[in-house]
Amino acid sequence: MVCSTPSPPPPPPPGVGSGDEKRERPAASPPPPGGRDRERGAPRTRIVERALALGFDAIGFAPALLGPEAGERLRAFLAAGHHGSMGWMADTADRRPQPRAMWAQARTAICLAVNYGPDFDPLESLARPDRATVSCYAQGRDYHDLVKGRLKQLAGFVAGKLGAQVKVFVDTAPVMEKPLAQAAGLGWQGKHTNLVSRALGSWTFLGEILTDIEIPPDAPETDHCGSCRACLDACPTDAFPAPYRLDARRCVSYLTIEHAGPVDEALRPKLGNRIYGCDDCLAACPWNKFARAHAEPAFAPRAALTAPRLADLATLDDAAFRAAFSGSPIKRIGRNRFVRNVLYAIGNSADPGLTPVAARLVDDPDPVVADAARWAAARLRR
Ligand code: B12
Ligand code: SF4
Ligand code: SF4
Repeated sequence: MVCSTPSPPPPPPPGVGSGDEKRERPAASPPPPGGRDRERGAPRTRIVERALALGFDAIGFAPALLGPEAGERLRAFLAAGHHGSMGWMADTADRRPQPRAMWAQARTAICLAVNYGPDFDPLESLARPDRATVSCYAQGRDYHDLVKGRLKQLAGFVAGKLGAQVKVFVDTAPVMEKPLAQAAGLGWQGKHTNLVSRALGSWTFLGEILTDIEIPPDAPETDHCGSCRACLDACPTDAFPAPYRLDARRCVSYLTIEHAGPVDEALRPKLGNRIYGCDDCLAACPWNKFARAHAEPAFAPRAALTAPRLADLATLDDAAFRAAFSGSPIKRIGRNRFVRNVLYAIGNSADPGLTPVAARLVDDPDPVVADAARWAAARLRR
């Protein structure tokens, strides 16, 4: 794995780690980006240098093969119903754990990470009940567009200069991106199930290029969670039935983004003012001490999404919603689901000044919005 971080990999925070990092960490400072790769052959070096020049923050290589545990764990996740209404996960379960099931010629996975580390406290707005909290990953432009654009440029380079066939993926393809990135040494799947990087912490987006050429692989990253459980304890909805296992049906990210229809009434109070995604388990991770703020203009928060007023968001109609969130990942959930989320936050605000805002929506043509409005108004009158 090569990372654009200029400093050597940091030591683990106190209380974190398996106890044998000393042996696992390189004895000396790592080579500059691409340095070690010169010994490993030209294609690798050229891809690494190009990736870093394109703005990727880390890159690693793995065989386009995952071990059997990825599929076993995916099947256990699905069998427990932890995917909720994300039926597309079950529909593609046969292909997801094995990149070659998608493309038999694939030999190498080039795994890439883009840092979106915030330069502000992403949990600060949780204490402002008349305001909304939007996950920091969604406050700027849609990361899919940026990451995919860079992947295509890098893939074009691999295809053009090295005569390889390539396919690019980010998020939406039936590929298990986290185990693949761990195999390429980019980080490890922490107890919150996301990839943690020793150099970049929790705040990374992942993407991959599959190619039909063989490239020397990196060593997989090992687990450095140790006895820490900060992320598990930080979760507002107890969405972790066990370390390394997430029940998406309880996760605020799933409930506010993926889940259509009304949210279980027992969970609504736990959403607080989180209206799109959730950062709590990621922000809790002590490895973020070594994270750095991104320098990507596309990820700069829009002013309208920095703790916006709930009262303003609730009044958006379909046209205003589309205009406000053009180019934002939020646009994907549509006005009705968005206003539903805002109404749950209003119900949790304990601010009687917001009762009329909720009351105005009790006859909304969308039954889920109307239900959320009634719930919010009733909760504020209590
Ligand atoms: C479905 C999905 C979701 C679902 C389910 C999340 C989940 N953990 O599965 C929901 C909607 C909840 C979600 C939320 C978020 N997501 Co999401 N999501 C995905 C998606 C599309 C598939 C993930 C998947 O395969 N899940 C299936 C289960 C089986 O996987 P898993 O939980 O990782 O399971 C592993 C562990 O359980 C582990 N395991 C099980 N038992 C044990 C035991 C031991 C000892 C060990 C070591 C491991 C282990 O093995 C399993 C397989 O590796 C990926 C993109 C992709 N194509 O991969 C993005 C992705 C994972 N999401 C991402 C992001 C950013 C988020 C959010 C942070 C967004 C937000 N701020 O709201 C949250 C984080 C919530 C969380 N704690 O996971 C990023 C993560 C980047 C990273 N650095 O890891 C991804 C990779 C998208 C991307 N391309 O960047 N997401
Ligand atoms: S994203 Fe939020 S709700 Fe989901 S597991 Fe993490 S802390 Fe819990
Ligand atoms: S916060 Fe979670 S992911 Fe981070 S080190 Fe602790 S247990 Fe691991």
